[in-house]
Amino acid sequence: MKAHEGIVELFENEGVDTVFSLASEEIIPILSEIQDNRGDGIRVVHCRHEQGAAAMADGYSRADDGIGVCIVGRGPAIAQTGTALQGANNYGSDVLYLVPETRLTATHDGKGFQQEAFLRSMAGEVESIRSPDVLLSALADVFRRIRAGDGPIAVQVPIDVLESDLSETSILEEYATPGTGRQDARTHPDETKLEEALDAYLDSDATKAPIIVAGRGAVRANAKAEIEQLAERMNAYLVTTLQANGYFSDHPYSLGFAGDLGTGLANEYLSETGFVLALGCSLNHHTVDKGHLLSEDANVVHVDTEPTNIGRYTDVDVGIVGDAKITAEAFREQLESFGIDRSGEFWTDRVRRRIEDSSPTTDRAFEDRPGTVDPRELIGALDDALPDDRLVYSDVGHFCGWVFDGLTIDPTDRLTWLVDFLALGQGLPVGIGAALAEDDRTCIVFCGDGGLMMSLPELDTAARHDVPMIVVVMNDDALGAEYHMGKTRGYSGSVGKIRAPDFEELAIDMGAEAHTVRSVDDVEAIEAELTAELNGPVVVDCRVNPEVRHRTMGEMSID
Ligand SMILES: Cc1ncc(C[n+]2csc(CCOP(=O)(O)OP(=O)(O)O)c2C)c(N)n1
Ligand SMILES: [Mg+2]
Repeated sequence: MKAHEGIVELFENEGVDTVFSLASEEIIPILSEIQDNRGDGIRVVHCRHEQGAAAMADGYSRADDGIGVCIVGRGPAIAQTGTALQGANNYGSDVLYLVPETRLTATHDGKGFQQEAFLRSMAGEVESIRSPDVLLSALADVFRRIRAGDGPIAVQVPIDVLESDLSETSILEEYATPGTGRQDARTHPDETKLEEALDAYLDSDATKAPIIVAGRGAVRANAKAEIEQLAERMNAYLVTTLQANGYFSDHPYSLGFAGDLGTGLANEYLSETGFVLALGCSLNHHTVDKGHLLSEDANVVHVDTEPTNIGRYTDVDVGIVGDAKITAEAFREQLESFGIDRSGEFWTDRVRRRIEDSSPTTDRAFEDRPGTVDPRELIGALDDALPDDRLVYSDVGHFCGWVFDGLTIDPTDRLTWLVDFLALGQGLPVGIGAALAEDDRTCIVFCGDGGLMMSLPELDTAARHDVPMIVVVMNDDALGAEYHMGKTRGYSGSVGKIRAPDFEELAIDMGAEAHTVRSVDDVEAIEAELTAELNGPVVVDCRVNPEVRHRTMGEMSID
């Protein structure tokens, strides 16, 4: 058996059903084996740029329990993927990158560069398999490690090893134990750590309402009831991260989401509190707005199942490795056993009225621009017109503010904001990968005109592969973030003014369905098409008034 045949057989054994690629000389044998000799077991998605292939593999893994697989060429090909690799690394995605390496016998390689150092730096982990004898066993081991939660791993194989004959085909039976899945063992918090957390709580300023911040980990742990019971006893206010936005929306003391794009009340009370209990969230730069939202006097207890997440972005007083649901319950039981009950102290009518009266919207008036729609009205119309069962992937840019203020998104893993590396242009390819993994929900990508231009070639990929998805372009004919940041900092804003092309025409040329929207009526007119079964990508180019500035612009930095 040839090495490339063995690799494909191993992929099949491991349950791989999709690989994301852009053909290059050294990977022709593997791709041909998949496409020409193996029936329909594995689909090859042919991307237009290696960055797209890497980002799609990331999106695929985020939407599904499976491992995203990306196969691209060596040297310049893999070098094009840097931003996507770092994004997946920061998020800890389950991605395997298979990359050829210069021949072991080569004395010179025109495509040579410090590939291993690059992969180590961007992807995080690299395995270099330099003998055919261990090729399949080492590769099977990489699958196992990714499933065990090691995050993305890049595998390098020299071209001559890829061309070699494998002596032991039985190796597959010996090593491939596919489909073991990730362990779902719930993590119980350490008793001593719980006591430290109690001390931190009792030592904090008792005149201020404590805050519980819940993130995606709390949503995944299904911790809502336990957190609300704990909150009642502490009389804490409930805050979420952006990704868990809406988790406590039916609770009278839920303040919304905290962070640089956060709601006013969540940020106000978080920055004043003396005690924060963070459950299942990373406390990243967005959630605490680079630390501005935490007072120096606040005692912070951080609970997460991943030990490396604790204190990664924010210094904390007590770190507890634990499941959000189990830890919330254990903390409440501890309060109970000490007879600590603050019910009624902070859950007052005054605060409840403030919450009821608050609105996350920007209510200023801005100069009208004919032929464009106010993004605040647009997002309301899109919220009504887009399918309800939605999986939203958002690129970065000024436009995000409108999306997070106005779009209803179920917090159970249905919003992914691609800020892991704060990289523009990842929304579309990650969304394509997710749409290919997702069977039930409609994948909707929100991006700006700048982000779409950065990833535009992949619209062609989505059209060629009939990827069912909706791409909403919040098109302000500008790099709006730069335009507004420039203006609020006293510059003219001219550096952000870069005109956008006609996306409807471009998208149709590439084989997608497309519409241009300049008013709320235009959105209503296409509602039936947006909610019908999709047979490929639908692009909605929304011409938004570039002058309407989100309330957070000027205070926040997307860079
Ligand atoms: C790879 C990368 N390049 C540049 C930036 C800086 N940046 C952040 S948002 C933005 C503007 C995005 O423009 P657009 O997609 O049109 O969204 P808008 O801000 O106009 O809503 C830029 C240039 C970045 N974050 N990442
Ligand atoms: Mg723009």
